[in-house]
Amino acid sequence: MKIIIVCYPTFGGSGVLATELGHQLAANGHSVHFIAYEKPVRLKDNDETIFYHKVNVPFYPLFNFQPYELALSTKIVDVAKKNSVDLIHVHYAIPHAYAAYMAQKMLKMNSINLPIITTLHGTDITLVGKHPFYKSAVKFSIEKSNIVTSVSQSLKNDTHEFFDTQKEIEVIPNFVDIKKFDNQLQKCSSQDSKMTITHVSNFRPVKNIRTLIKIFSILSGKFDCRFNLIGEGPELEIARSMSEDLQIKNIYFLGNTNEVEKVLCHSDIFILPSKTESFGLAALEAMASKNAIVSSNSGGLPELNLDNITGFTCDYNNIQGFVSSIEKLLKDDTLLEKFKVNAYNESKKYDINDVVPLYEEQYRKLLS
Ligand code: GMT
Repeated sequence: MKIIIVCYPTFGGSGVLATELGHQLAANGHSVHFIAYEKPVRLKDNDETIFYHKVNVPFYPLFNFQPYELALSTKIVDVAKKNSVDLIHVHYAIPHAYAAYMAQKMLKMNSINLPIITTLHGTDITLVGKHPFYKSAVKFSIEKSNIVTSVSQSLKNDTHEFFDTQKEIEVIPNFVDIKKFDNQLQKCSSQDSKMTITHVSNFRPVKNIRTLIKIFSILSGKFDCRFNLIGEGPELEIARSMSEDLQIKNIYFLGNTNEVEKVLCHSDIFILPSKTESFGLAALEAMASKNAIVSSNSGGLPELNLDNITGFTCDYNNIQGFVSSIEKLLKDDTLLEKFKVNAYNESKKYDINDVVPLYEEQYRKLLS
């Protein structure tokens, strides 16, 4: 099949997932055309099976806001026509599903049928999508997509509830390449004897970074641990200055990385106190790296992090709950090891080789 993938190019979960999906689809024999405003950070295009098409938005001073959706729809039409594309898979509804619908209509006038599959990832529904300024357009583009998937049951329920729609939604979870993480675990040489607690995110307010730093501050007063923070985003500088003010010892801000597995393999516990989190790809990557997970119970996180099995879950604002969950693990090697092994085993259910065929099945449905 010839497939267009539209995604965000940044270090966010939806872009990373879309990119890894495209790589695997190409490995399975499809041609994949990525359309984005920049080259996606993990993309390995090769001009044979994986192509990258940049959306250019010319600057015109009359516009306060440059019309990205128009440029995106036009690019989809061009790429679809030039490459006889079979279908379009958009990741993150806003504004991709909307732009894809316009492209579909334009192509129809040229007797080209381009079915749309939209994957809902999270804040496209739970934060931005349901905002009254966007809601009707998001509902419209979800309902007009030929197939809609969501990354968790929780996100599917939220979509039905927030948009008051009966649209059929297929749940297809996030995935990891278990082989890649296994290879890294085998190569991972011990760093030091300190217990390591890691957080990975794009440091947006929804990730609850200030609470995270307060949790680290309490733990740092009681235990000689190492705290790793991976990623960059709007609350990074606040996190840095809070950690200095609170004099947290052994805290390392490691920035963005394309090889998160190289850091996670040295880590014991992964913490994710998000206010909302539709799936939690970063937590899944940590599980595949044999970390016990301490997360909030928001959104789809309890579907992934099984409370008392792969880690602990608690309310996102319950600082004491996070601290005592981590304390339990730091004080009990047997429990920590049990959760680490459980988390690792659970992550195998989300292997790329099992999940990507679920998308291919949807593609076949679209074309039948
Ligand atoms: O919805 C977002 O915040 C954006 C998106 C991203 O690009 O980072 O993240 C979402 O998609 C990921 C991949 O499906 C999920 O693993 C994340 O849980 C989800 N983030 C949130 O729901 C906050």
